[in-house]
Amino acid sequence: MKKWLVLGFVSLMTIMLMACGSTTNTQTGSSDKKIEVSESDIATGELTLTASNWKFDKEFYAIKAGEPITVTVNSIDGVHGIEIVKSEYNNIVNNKPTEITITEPGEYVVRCSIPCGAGHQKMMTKLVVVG
Ligand SMILES: [Cu+2]
Repeated sequence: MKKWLVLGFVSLMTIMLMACGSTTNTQTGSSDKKIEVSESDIATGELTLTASNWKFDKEFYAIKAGEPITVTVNSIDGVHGIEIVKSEYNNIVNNKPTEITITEPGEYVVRCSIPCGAGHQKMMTKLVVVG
């Protein structure tokens, strides 16, 4: 009788562990859709993001890690700015070229920093910092 109890407990634990494991796997799997950056995508010296209601002109922008670059937000429709999430640059405003340097390679989410209306929440792009 006791044996069955132990066996039942062990199999329950195994099922729980397996469930946990697979959840973690799918999570990393879906968020790790890596952007393929070719050499010609990488901006040097200057980077312009063209913004309109409510999108940016590219799905991603790429720069080199550790290299200073002048970033300009060019709003052609509405007024927008950018926040580079998880960097020190949280408000690069429209038509004010700003020199930035990001040393840590990776993919950064870029979102509009100015409440600009209905599509503001979804106004996002990405910045790939190539190491
Ligand atoms: Cu906005």
